[in-house]
Amino acid sequence: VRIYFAASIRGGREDAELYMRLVAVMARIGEVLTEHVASAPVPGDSLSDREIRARDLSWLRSADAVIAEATVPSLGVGYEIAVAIALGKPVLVLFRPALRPGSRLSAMVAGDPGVRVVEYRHPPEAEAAIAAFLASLPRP
Ligand code: 6IA
Repeated sequence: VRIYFAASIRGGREDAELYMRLVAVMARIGEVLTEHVASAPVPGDSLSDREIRARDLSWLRSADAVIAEATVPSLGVGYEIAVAIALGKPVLVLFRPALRPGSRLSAMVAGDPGVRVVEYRHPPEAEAAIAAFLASLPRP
């Protein structure tokens, strides 16, 4: 399976180590198209914003599944989730309310019937949710 992993970049990098951990789980099951999201620092591969967007959207179109870690709020991640839904991709959104007490996932994402939302406290719960989500995909 080709997995598009979305997580905050300019929205803030405080969860970058968590992203690495989640990508490692995904990479055992499929091909992660967006491993750069998990690397610290993000490779500033001298692409323009226009080029970054075009490259990411072509990866997104080619993906079999989209997984987003949405705890650190990111406009880019929200944008990618919306595009993924419009393309009919299976979408898993992971959210850890404990990062900031009282924080809640955007209603636009949490309220979308095309999204599977998993709220978790500890990384192993997110890892299990990823494995279960990928196992539930229709086989080609
Ligand atoms: O709004 P954000 O930057 O937090 O959006 C993050 C999301 O947009 C991620 O899921 C990525 O797929 C995508 N994205 C945003 N910026 C980049 C990027 N920048 N490279 C690849 N994907 C990106 C290159 C580094 C840049 C800081 C110079």
